[in-house]
Amino acid sequence: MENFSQKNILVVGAGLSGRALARYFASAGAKVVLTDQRQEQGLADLQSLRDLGVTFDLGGHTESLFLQADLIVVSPGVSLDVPVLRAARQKGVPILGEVEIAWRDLDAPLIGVTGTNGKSTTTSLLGEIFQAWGKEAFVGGNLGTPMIEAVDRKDWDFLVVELSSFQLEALDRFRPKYALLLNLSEDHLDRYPDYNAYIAAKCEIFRNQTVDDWAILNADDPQVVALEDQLQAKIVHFSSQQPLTEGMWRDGGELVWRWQGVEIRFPVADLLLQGRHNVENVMAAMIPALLENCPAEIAWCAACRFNGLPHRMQTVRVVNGVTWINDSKGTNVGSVVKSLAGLPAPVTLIAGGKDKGGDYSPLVSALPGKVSHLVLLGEAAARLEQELCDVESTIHRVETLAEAVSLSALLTPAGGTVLLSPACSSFDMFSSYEERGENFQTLVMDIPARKEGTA
Ligand code: UMA
Ligand code: ADP
Repeated sequence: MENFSQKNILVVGAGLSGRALARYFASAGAKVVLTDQRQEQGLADLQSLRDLGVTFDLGGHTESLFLQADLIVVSPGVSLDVPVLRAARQKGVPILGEVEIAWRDLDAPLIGVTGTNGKSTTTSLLGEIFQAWGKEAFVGGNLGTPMIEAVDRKDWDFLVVELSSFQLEALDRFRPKYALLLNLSEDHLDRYPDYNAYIAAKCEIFRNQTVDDWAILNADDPQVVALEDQLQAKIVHFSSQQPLTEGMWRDGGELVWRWQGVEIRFPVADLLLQGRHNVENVMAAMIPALLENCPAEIAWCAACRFNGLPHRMQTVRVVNGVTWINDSKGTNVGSVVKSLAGLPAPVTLIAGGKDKGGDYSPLVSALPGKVSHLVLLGEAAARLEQELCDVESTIHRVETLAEAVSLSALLTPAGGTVLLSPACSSFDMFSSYEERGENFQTLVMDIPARKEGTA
């Protein structure tokens, strides 16, 4: 660990990451101030930090603290563009992100998983594979447990870390042994000035990699492939659409792993996970495990057993002949397009939430012939309605999720599907996508089953 003793450390944001960082620095003997734009009442668990000697700057950010700090460490949800951080940067105060601090204090090989969609699924699956292989793997990051919490143990065999674009900002020496880039499509344009800035943040995962490291890339995503020239790391591809000379790809009903003259085949039908996007996630997770010499049958058995995470294309119930699916984690357009692709018509799509400034137009070609009714809610409803007004689907506006569920129950015929896949974040009406998904599940479980023979 670096010597932080008596250093003035300012931690910005008192959420999960900020509280874990404050604990880390306080335990290292630093003088820690934790600052948050929220007042204490809105924040959890500050007393235990107070007991460790952490002090607080709440209800806003005091500029002088930023200018006097020896080091500022930011939570992922804090934009580096806020005025206090700009002022500190101008004065030359070092500003680092949470994963940089964690990485500096950990030795195990790090597998970083990024991309617009599929990160949590791939990260969790990798964790399952390592567990099946009998390895001690930290599994966290954007998935939920801040990476800094991994430093509590020193005997990890592997670190499997989901990395959002936010977490890839403010890095310095961070260098994953394996960097997985699953795909790229528009997201988080409420944080970035444009799509290129979002892609640039994602590319930070590769910045410090050398020829001793690995970049695991989706060969079917032209925007991912376009980045290859900039990379130092050895590249391994996966593809669900084309045969490759080396790497992993789908060949009809099989996945093929060809590496250094050896070929192994795995039957796709054995997977519980469904859909082309999940096959891509499986391939991306298998590759680093196989490169680390995990026996292929152990990795494959773990992948086959994995049944996915809640709130991602999770069937809640089939009632009155209608299948209800919770895809509350479908928080951008790219994921909704993939989710719809795997479903038969007719679908009633419940969408809307907090608008992230992205382009909804990819839905224009995804809806026809599939989505009969589009039920819109939340802050983004008006924009969605405007941008999708020319599609054949009938558009309905509702105020609450409860209304969305009861209306969808009326609109959807037996044999059809109701899909909650909002294309937006949840923060206009809920505290998280989990809370939104749980509300949806409760509402769906309350739908009365009609007696047979009644209309
Ligand atoms: N805050 C400030 N000043 C600001 C902005 C925010 O003080 O200018 C404060 C807020 O008032 C709040 C705190 O910062 O109290 C929140 O910090 P945070 O948003 O970084 O939240 P954490 O609880 O630390 O959670 C973060 C990730 N959140 C975000 O990136 C927004 C979590 O990902 C992650 O699980 C957690 O670290 C552990 O690594 C969530 C997420 O929504 C699930 N991620 C986005 C996504 O998946 O799309 C990227
Ligand atoms: P992330 O952590 O990147 O948000 P998740 O694994 O939580 O990704 O999946 C979120 C949503 O994205 C899922 O509901 C699914 O519809 C979609 N999705 C999952 N994997 C992929 C993929 N490889 N490509 C495109 N969409 C995907």
